[in-house]
Amino acid sequence: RDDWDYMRNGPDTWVDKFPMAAGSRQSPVNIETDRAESDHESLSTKPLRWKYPAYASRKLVNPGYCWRIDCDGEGTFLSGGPLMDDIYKLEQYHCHWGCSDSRGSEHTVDGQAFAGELHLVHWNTTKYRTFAEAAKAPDGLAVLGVFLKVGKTHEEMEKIARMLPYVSHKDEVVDIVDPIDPSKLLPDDNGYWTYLGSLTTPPCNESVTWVLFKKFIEVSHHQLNIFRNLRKFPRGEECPCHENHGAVINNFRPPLPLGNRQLRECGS
Ligand code: BO1
Ligand code: ZN
Repeated sequence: RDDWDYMRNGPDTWVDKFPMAAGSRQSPVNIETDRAESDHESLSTKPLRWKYPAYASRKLVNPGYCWRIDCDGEGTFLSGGPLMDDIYKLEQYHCHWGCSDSRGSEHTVDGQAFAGELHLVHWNTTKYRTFAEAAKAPDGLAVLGVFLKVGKTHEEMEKIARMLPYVSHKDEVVDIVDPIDPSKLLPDDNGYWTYLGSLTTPPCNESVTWVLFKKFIEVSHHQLNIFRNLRKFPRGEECPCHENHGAVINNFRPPLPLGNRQLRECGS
């Protein structure tokens, strides 16, 4: 079931093997900022809050379509805002990017793409017993999304960039020794948009409360190039593709219709 990608078996074909990809609550979407409803009653009475201990980030993985950091959710915490009183734990975080700095994000804002998008993936521990169980439920997952813009070097992202050469090929994994603090990858302003959506990769489960920060973070062009150096195939195997040396690039799903879903906003 690993037979999907962003090229030949790209987003247009996912529905053939993953029927949930054809649903009416899919992600990403284009955020039409004019359509966002400021909802102070339900979003601001309980602010969105998170806590990530220093040693939550455990392993850096190349699954062949992005980089991902697998976490020990113990002691991690996300609650409030659209999640209300439910408590979510951090499962993993990962990134999407382009082949050039002009595209790469999954969500777009008024039609504009960013150079990349970071996803912090959490699951509802108040209602469910495992990530897999939560991933099947409409209120099971919460993803914090952060847009990446090209600018100055990001110090916390640099710790990840420095480790990526050790997982340059598919299925490679390294233990994280120098702690990486995912809260340092979040912008310094808490304003966000929120809507109900899905996983943006197969199986595209409609189980995600999306929270997208309005403020982007800056990463350098060089840091994005290090992401673009990851390979889609295992070490020692022949590069299966004739293009781009099998580089992991353009690993984003294009926006799908918001339809009649509510888009809410909180803060500037
Ligand atoms: S994302 O944040 O929407 N891009 C996203 C996409 C997929 C996952 C997490 C976040 N995780 C997936 C796993 C699959 C698993 C699925 C349901 O969750 O990668 O292996 O089948 O549990
Ligand atoms: Zn993602």
